[in-house]
Amino acid sequence: MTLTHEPFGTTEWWRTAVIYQVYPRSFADGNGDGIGDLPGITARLDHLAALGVDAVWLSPFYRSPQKDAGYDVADYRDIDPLFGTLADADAMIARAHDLGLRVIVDLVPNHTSSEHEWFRAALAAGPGSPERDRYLFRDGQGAGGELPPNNWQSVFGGPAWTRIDDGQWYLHLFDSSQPDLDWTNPQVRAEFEDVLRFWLRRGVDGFRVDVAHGLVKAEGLPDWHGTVEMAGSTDPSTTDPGAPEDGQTEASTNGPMFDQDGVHEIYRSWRAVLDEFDPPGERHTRALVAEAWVEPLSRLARYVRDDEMQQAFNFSFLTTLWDAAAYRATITESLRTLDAVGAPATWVLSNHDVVRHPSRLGLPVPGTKTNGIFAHETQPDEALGLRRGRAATLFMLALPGSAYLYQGEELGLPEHTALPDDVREDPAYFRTGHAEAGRDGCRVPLPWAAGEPAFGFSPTGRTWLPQPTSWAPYAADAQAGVPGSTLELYRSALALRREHALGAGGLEWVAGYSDDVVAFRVFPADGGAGVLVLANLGTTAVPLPEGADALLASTDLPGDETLPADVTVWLRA
Ligand code: ISL
Ligand code: CA
Repeated sequence: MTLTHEPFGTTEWWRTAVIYQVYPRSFADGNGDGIGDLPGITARLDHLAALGVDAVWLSPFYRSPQKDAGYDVADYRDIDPLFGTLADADAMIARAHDLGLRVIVDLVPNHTSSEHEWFRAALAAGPGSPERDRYLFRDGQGAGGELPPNNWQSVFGGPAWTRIDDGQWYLHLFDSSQPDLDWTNPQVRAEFEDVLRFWLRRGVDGFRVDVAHGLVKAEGLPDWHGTVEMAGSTDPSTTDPGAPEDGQTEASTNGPMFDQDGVHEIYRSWRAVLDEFDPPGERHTRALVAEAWVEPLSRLARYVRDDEMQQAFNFSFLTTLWDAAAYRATITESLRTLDAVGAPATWVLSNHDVVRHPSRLGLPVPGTKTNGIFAHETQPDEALGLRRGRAATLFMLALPGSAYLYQGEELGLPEHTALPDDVREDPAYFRTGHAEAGRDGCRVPLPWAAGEPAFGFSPTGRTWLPQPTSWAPYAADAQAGVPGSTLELYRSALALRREHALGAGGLEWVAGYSDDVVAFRVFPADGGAGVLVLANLGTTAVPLPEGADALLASTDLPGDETLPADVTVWLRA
C-alpha cells in the first residue's frame, strides 16, 4: 500500500467543495422565452441545496451579443437582458447564500466582445492610437499587408486574425467577435481589478477564470506549427509522460499563445484584490479557479501556488480514457503535483465545452471524442455509457479535494447527438466548416418535469435548443425519491462524502485487486477508517473482499459477493 496523499483536514471551503456548474441559458427559464435566466435559476436553487453541493459556478450572464453564448462580454458590470437584471443577480446570490451555497461567477479576461465599448473605440480611433493598444492590432505581412501578421489559428477553427477596413488586423484566439486584449497594457490590468471588486462587493465567493492560460502571448507573436484544439487532447500518453519533479522549470507544450510565464504576475495581483475582502482574521475566503488547458500537470500546478489561484480544473482527469492504469496514474500525478504547491486537487468529468461523460464512455473507445458527436457518426451506447458514467462519478466523488459537476449530470443526461444542423449555434461548428459538431449537444435545456411542456424547462414549452423526446425518464421529478435513480445516487454519494469528510481525506492505493480495478482507501484527517473504493473498469466481475459492507454502489450489486464490470462500490473500510 502506498500513501499517495496525506489528509489535509478542512480549512478553507474551496479545498473540499463540490461545485455545481450552472449554464444559465439551459438551466431554467423563468419568463418563457425559451432561454434560461436568473429568476429561473433562483427559483430552482433548492434543487442544488437538496442535491448536497457546496457551491455553484455560473457561466457568463453579462451583457453580450451572445456570439459565443456569453463568453463574448460587452459589459462586465451588467447583466444581459436575456438573463435579467443586476437586481436579479443580487437576489440569486442572496438566495444561494441563504441556502448555504457559495457563488462563483465566470470572468472572461482573455478577450472582450467586439461590441465592447473599448473595441468600438479602437475601430473608430485608427492605427497607432491608444484605443487600439488595448487589443492586439498589427499590420499584415506581404507587400500590401494582405497576409495575417502570423500563422496562428483560432481555437474554433480558421485564422486567428481578422482584417478591418483600414488594413490592420486584430488577433482573436476564438471567434472574430472575441478580440484578444493586450495584457501588457496597464489600463487592461486596472480595468479587470476593478471588475473583480465590482462583483466581490455584490457578494460573490469567487471567480472561474476563462482561458486563464491565454492572457499573455510570447513576445513578438512568433509563428507556431503546433495545433490548438478545443478541449485539449484525448490521448492518454500526453497526460502524464513522466513529468519531471520540478514543475517550476519545465517548458510548456502549449505554444506561444498559451501558458506564458507572464500570466502569473496577473494572478498574484488578483489574489491581492480578493484578499481585500477577507473578514478580519480569515484568509483566502474568496477563490480563483483557473480554466487552463495546460499540460503536463506540473505546469498547471504553477497557477495554484499560494499567492495565485486556489484551484485549477483538472482536464487531465477529464480526458483520461476508460482504463484503470490510466486513472491511477492521473490521480497519483494530480495529488502529487498539487500537494507540492499546497493546492487541493480538483476533479471534473463534464462541462459546457465537452461531450457529456456518459456519452463519451458509451463509445467504442470509451472516453474519446470530447468535441461533439454528429448523428451520422458512431453513436454512444446509452445504457452502457450511463452505467460507466455513474461508476466514474462515484469514484470521482470519493477523491480528496474539490469536484465539479455539470448541470444535468446528476440526472444522468446523455449528449444530444441527433441535433439537426440548422439549430446549431456553436461558433466552433461554423468556423471548422461544419467538420466539428461543436458543443451544442451538451448545452440542451434541462428536463425538470416529465409530463410538462419542454419537460418543465420553460412555462411556455419553448427551448432555444430542442430536447430529445426520449428525455422524459431523465426528468428530475421522474427520479426524485426513486431508489437506484441517478439523481438519488448523486444525493447519496454527496451525503456520504460529507459524512465521511472524504474531500478532506488522505488517499492510499490498495493492492490485491485485478489491474482493471481502481482500488483505493480514502480516510479522514481524524484517523477514522474511512472508505474503500473499488471501481471495476474491466470486462468481468471480480470478487469483493470477504465481509464487504457496501455503503453505496453505482449500480445494484448482484448479491453474490462480486463487483460486476463497469461498477464502482464504496465499502466501509
Ligand atoms: O485553449 C484551448 C486548447 O488549448 C481550449 O481548450 C480553450 O481553453 C477552451 O476552448 C476555452 O474555453 C472557454 O473559453 C471559450 C469559450 O467558448 C468556452 O465556452 C470557455 O469554456 C472562449 O471564451
Ligand atoms: Ca428566459
